[in-house]
Amino acid sequence: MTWQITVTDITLHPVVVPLVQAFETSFGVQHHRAALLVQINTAEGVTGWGEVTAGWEPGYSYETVYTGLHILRDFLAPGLLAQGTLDAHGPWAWLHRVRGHPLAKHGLLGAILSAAAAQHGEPLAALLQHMAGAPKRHETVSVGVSIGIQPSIEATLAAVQDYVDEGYQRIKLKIKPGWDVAPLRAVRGAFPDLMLMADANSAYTLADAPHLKKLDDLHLLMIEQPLGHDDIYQHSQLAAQLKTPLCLDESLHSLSDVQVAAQLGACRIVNLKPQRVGGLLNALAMYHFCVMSGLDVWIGGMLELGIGRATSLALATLPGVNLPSDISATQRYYAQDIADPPFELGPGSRITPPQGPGLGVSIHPDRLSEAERAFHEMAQTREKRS
Ligand code: OSB
Ligand code: MG
Repeated sequence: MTWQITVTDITLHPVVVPLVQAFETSFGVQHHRAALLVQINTAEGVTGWGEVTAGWEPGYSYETVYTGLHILRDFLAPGLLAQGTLDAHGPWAWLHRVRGHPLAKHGLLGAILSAAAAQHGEPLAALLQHMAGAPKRHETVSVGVSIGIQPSIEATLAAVQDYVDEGYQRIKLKIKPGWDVAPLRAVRGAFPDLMLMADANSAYTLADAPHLKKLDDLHLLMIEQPLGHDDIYQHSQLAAQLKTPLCLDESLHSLSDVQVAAQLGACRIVNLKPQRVGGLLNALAMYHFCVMSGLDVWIGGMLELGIGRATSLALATLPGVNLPSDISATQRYYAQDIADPPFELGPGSRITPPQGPGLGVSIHPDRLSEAERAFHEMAQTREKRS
């Protein structure tokens, strides 16, 4: 599938959308999703959309909506516009010239590749399948749900029950010191056969190894990112002490990172989050390596809006993605998304990616305006406070 596009203009839409319920992790509580939608138009007459899933504050990532606006407006967009025509081979020098800022890069690359797929009349999943050289792809994507830190064990059990009733077959609990063995043991007791896992978002140190060992008899699918967000080596030391497989999220930014992790035995499983690795091109390179070296792979989430959700779902259709991805139904986070249609959970804890060309979702103009208004209102409130 060859393609060629000439980007004529790039529009950045900072947005805020309320969450249906607060989401708490080891680094904070979130009530809204702030994000930056990237719209590109091409000389060929197609529109592409991408999402920079950065928030108000640096937390999971050092990027924020404001760093995204700055890097895209002042560097990446001018670099892309000066480049003129792009095809599957790039050139990508304008992209690599900017170091870091993976979330911003993912937003722009997502817009480019979804425009390229749209121009071809193919879904983004088909373009990614072609780029990955994969003979086939999943028609539906196996997914699970991530549950934030709850006020009590009872609330945790109730939340798990609700999601199990909705049809989710894989549950991830966010954990932190003081909120780990007890909630996980309670959930395992009540749901003996559930695919259950834990995500610590870097809340522990290697000295906690004896404590984390207590999780070994709970038959967890994996423990995600227990140690430092920038650590790989100590994870390899922890992995050697645990039966439960480790999965890395925060620590893996590049192909080189995942090669180091594999070599050291720091993880058996990779959370491949296209945002964290600077976009779909890097994600494909890392995907390839994981498949070749026998690492299990799933696609991570970060409370994406519809654009980001559609992008991640397309990536999750690649055949080597062999564990449930953190891509839940739209209504798990949003009463109403900016994009239509919302994603719904189907039979077997699976979501069907859009079949239409490009991302296969469309932006609802009134909801986009409302989300942009909400962004500016919250931005003003935050300015007054500081
Ligand atoms: O660590 O996987 C993570 C959300 C935001 C940032 C980081 C993470 C998460 C989640 C939720 O775990 C995944 C999702 O449902 O989108
Ligand atoms: Mg994680």
